[in-house]
Amino acid sequence: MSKVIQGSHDGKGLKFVIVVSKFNDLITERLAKGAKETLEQSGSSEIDMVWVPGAFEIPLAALTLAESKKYDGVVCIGAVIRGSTTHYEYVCNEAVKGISHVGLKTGIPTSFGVLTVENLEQAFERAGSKLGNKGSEAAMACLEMATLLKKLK
Ligand code: INI
Repeated sequence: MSKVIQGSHDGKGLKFVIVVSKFNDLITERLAKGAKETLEQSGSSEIDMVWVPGAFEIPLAALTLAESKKYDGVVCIGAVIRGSTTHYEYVCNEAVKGISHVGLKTGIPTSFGVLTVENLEQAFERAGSKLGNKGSEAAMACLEMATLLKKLK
């Protein structure tokens, strides 16, 4: 007999933390708001918010929170904009590698709500404008993985 197993977006009884970077906060505040509203609508019982300086710092905070075992998922929010840095690639690479590592190391799902864009206009488009809100999408992915992992164990 074969089974199809998948997660849901029902957050009842689940606890989440959103790690948000202050760098480009005009954008990250909008992404974080989208993520928080999505988790609230899912019925999640606790939603904490942790602020870090920049996207480079997200992985360490996410790792510490995941290792605390207080949360069912960690939503990571940031905005890396190429126009404003010469070390764009480094910051993006460390953020994606680090955030992925946290999930694999701890078994607590992390999701990637870090924009990696060319300019501020592209960032605004993805922060609640014509291309949706990537913070909200990251929260949905985290919900889906948190509920899926409970079924896989
Ligand atoms: N951090 C970001 O989150 N986004 C950026 O666009 C960015 N730029 O442009 O440099 C950025 N840099 C800071 C970095 O994340 C660290 O906070 C800093 O290097 C101190 O460790």
